[in-house]
Amino acid sequence: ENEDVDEKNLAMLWALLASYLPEDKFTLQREFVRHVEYNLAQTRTEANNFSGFEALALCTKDRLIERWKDTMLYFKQNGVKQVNYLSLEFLLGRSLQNSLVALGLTGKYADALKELGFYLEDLYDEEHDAGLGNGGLGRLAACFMDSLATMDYPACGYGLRYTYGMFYQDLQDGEQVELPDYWLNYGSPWEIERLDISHSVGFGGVVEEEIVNGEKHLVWHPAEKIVGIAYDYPIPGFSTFNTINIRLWSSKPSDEFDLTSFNKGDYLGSIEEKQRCENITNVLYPNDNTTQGKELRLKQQYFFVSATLQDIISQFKDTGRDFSEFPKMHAIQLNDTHPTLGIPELMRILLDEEHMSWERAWDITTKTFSYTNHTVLPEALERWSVEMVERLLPRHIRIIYDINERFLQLVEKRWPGDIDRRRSLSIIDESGGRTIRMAYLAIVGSHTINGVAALHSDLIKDVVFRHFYELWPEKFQNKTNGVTPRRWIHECNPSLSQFLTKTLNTSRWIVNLDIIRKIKDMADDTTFQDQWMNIKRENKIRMAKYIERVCGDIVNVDAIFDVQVKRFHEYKRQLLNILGVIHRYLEIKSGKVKYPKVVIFGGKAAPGYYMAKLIIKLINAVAKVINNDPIVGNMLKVVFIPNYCVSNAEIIIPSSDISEHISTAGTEASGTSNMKFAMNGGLIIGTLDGANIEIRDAIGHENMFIFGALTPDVERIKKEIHQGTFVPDRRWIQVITAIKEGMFGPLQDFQPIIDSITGGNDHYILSYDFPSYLEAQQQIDLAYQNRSKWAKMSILASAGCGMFSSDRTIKEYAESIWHIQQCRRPGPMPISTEE
Ligand code: B1H
Repeated sequence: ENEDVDEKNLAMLWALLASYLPEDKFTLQREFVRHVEYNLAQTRTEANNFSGFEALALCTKDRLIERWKDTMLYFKQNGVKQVNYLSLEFLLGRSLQNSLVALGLTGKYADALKELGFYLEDLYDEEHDAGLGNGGLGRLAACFMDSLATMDYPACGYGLRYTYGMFYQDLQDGEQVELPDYWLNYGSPWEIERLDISHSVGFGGVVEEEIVNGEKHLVWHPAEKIVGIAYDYPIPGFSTFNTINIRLWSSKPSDEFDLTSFNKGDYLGSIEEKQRCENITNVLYPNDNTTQGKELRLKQQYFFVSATLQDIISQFKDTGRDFSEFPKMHAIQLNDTHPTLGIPELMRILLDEEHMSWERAWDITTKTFSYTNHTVLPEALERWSVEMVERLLPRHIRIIYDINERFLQLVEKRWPGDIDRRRSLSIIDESGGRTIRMAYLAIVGSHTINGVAALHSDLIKDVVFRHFYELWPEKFQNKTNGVTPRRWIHECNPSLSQFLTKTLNTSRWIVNLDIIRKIKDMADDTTFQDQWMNIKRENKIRMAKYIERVCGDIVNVDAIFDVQVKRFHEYKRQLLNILGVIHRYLEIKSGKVKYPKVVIFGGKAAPGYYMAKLIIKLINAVAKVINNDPIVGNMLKVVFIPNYCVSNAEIIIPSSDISEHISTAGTEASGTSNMKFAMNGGLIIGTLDGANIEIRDAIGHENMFIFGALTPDVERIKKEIHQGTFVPDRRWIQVITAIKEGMFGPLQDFQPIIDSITGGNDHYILSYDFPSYLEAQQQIDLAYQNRSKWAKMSILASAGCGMFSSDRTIKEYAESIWHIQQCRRPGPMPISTEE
């Protein structure tokens, strides 16, 4: 301690020096140049657009940190309850534009940087996507963080900092090739490395009984220890000072060296062992809606929840409160079952380290956790082998058994002697190899379970978890998904954003999307319709340039842009789409009148998903034939956009006239791109599945193209197909025959696809839905001929999208699951001076 220092003076001096960065042009420029020179060590002549991006990102991060630190302090001072959103995926995409928009600095920076020879748009384009997610589930987490920040909720996201994010998809000879996404190679200007924040995570070893203060306790002695280092990603709210945090863990070897192996003289062997530890956060598993049961994935999950719970508990302990108050201070949301081990882990800490009774520990745990289910597909419901969990987590397996035993006692009390029910509800599945049903563990250990769209939440109650619903109806809720209008309208569609602000005479729609309903009044106004359609055309031109750049194809911007972009999965039925395209091609060839169309596909297949990859191959084979057939000319083009990701979605989505959300009824939990397309004035062709149903209710069925079987009929239809009583349409036979005759390449290439939809197979009932799909496509052709009618439908689609803002979703979670209150940090200076 330096006794000469006057504490008061010191505090004043620090306050003065740490004051906020001003926003005048000179400061913006000076800070930018400072980062180019001192952080990038470049001179004016060396700096290119990429260094421009890096420097601007660093400037922006400085400003985010100011806000973020003070927001955290403000939450702490106010003693507010916080939600912790636990997700193995955060699909953030790019952050520069988003952050500048949130700070209200886009105009000022555009101006300041132009004088230094940089264009903001060029710098945005230099940013590499943060692709730490597979698809909808990961992107939802990112939209939720944006809404939590914008709506001033106390919240923190927790996840893993994978070294390799979602793979980069390349197409070679029309087939998907996966390339590693070493995203950190491009620098990671947004993250704050917290070498000071780390937690040690154990694996393996033994459990022993020990006497602590005269009481018997179980103590786990792990064989292996791995350290998690925190990397923080500040998430700014829009038009608020509040800035929250996503904390991602990266695994590092523990410095508790295993001296014996080092001393045995096996220096290199020991180093290799250390490297194995670092591997835990190496790679994101690239499966959407399927699980593989790999040991490394289990290690990821436990590493994640262990580091996260230690972090939350150490924050809680700082408040000096008693543990009984833990659920009053922290809610923990499980984004699907992937972080479910958090439940036995919290129990372990409370029992073995805090020495609580089971009853008290269980009460705290169940009051803290809640679980969101995102899928009903059986192949996606996680199960871990008991043997594997026993080996890696010997203490947790006992806790899981204990949870199950107490739970089954409850079942016995409610349904005495009902062995079947007991078997069907047990967390441990004893049929075949013993496995832990993670969804069951999540339901038992949570106070609330929710689905992600109305239909999906009903299916959970009535089918997938029916017995649990009978036991605990009050635990089940619905929270229909939403998307952030900041990224998915304001940033990706600037022309529409300006037009909305002008029309509505306010930019408040960006934070209160319900206001958008007012454009309904203009739906019949022909001038308004013209302006509306011109914006769409501008976005189609931007897209056509992108298509030319990445695919080399020239497309007609006056043709309908028909888009299907999403992960490749049989249930999503990209195959139905391409069979429809083949039908259209046959019609054009036989001289029937047709309207021009550009069919756009995009999406990744899991590397081990053979059928999905084959469907990509078929689409590209069909594209090749159609695009090179002189008879077709400009009437039909098929393009496959490689590497569908957040940043190219921002170009693709605003350009669509029509988008396809055509999963077999009852399979797509929600879908979220459907909402993004509709907000941007894209019409939807879709089945009555997932959130499509609520979109129809919100925008009107006359503004959507709906087709296909309904959920309650699907099982019966499957049976009819299987038994051969269903007779497929003539047009279906023609299309299948065209493929079989080799129109798109040798039959043996695509035989497995044909087999999957013929001969009584057709699990996703494509043959049944095919005729009504074609009718819907015909209606689209006709509707598009009436420009004014189309414009009206498009306007009404946007107008009805208010409820699909993730702000609405988050408000519902906050009020009826998390029980948290908004807490807005007053800004020290006028903020968001621009729209
Ligand atoms: C969704 C997943 C998913 N549901 C397992 N389930 C994963 C399952 O790596 N894994 O093991 C990864 C992802 N993803 C999607 O969630 C649904 O299919 C969409 O319908 C839904 O809109 C989205 C967000 O709720």
